[in-house]
Amino acid sequence: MREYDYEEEFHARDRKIFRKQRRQAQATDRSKFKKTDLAKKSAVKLDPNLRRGRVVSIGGEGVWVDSENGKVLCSLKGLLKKEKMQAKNILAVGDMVRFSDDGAIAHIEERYSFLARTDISGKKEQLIAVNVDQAIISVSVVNPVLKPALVDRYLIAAERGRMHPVIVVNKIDLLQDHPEEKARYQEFLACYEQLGFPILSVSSAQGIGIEALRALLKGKTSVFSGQSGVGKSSLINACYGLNLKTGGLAQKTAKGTHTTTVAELLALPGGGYCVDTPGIRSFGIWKLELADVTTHFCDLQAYACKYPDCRHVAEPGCGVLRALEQGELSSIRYESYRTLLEEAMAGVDNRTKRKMDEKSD
Ligand SMILES: Nc1nc2c(ncn2[C@@H]2O[C@H](COP(=O)(O)OP(=O)(O)OP(=O)(O)O)[C@@H](O)[C@H]2O)c(=O)[nH]1
Ligand SMILES: [Mg+2]
Ligand SMILES: [Zn+2]
Repeated sequence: MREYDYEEEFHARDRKIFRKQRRQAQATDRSKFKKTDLAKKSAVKLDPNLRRGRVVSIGGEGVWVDSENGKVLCSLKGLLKKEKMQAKNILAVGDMVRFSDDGAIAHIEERYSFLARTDISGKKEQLIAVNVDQAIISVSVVNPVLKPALVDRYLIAAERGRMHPVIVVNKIDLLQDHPEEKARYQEFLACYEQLGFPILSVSSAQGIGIEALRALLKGKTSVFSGQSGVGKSSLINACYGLNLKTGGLAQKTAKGTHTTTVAELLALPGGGYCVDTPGIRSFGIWKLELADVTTHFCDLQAYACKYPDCRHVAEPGCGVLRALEQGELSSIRYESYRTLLEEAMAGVDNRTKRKMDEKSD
């Protein structure tokens, strides 16, 4: 299945369920369809008979909520109006909800953190997981190759969503036969460690770094996110002796085959939770602004440029370009900066264009 087919199919399901539930709710109670949003909802006095639980997965059959009395299959009530919100999915794994005895979700509690991306259409924000302490930014070497710009996207998203980021580089067992990738990995490691980001190098296949990863996950709620095929499910399996489905890689493209299809919150033996998520091929940051990029790449400010508003692309007297030429600045870091800079500039252009389109409608 092509990536777009897959993603569309995956989220179409989400949409279909929502439409059906909205129709049902509309039929029973039209008064609930006043203009509303989550903030207003939280001010509403809640029915004390509602039960409280946490969303563990959202699939074709409905929303599984873990509560005092075990897992309950719930559904979204029509009163939660998705169209009025910017988010593509109103509910995400990790949400704390209130639901009635018949499983209708009536309220979503305020979130303390979130991991989100731009959905495939580029028009909506899509939540990946919420109420999570740390984002395990899962990448691999060789197969799929390490992509520093993707790591930076996740770092920006984690910071924005108030999640503690941890970069986990899997499949380091493959480095011994790939000297070029090994050199790139070492440069990446040196550069990002120096910037102060926590990084763990592991191999689920050979059990390298698994104990350290387990220690990192203990007692916290973490979300494993990253491309398909980097080994997210394999790592969770290696840490806890679980049997989550893992998949191969497409031979031609060395891309993952989308083995995990729904995000799932798992209770960890020894305390804590983790969310295994389906791999994504494009992780765009919702409304990425130039300021986000400049803030995230604040290390580049250490190199003095002639112009204070230098973008470090081709400006005369650019200290960043000089440092790059002299080998003082890692080309990995610089390339990642350029990728995100271009993305932010394109995003700003698209948004301006969209606004103009809307005005002329
Ligand atoms: N060589 C090597 N292969 C690994 C390692 N970890 C996982 N793999 C392989 O990588 C492939 C993908 O692993 P998965 O755990 O399914 O990857 P995933 O990130 O969960 O993928 P999605 O569920 O599609 O997002 C499988 O064939 C694994 O056996 C590792 O440390 N070394
Ligand atoms: Mg998986
Ligand atoms: Zn510059």
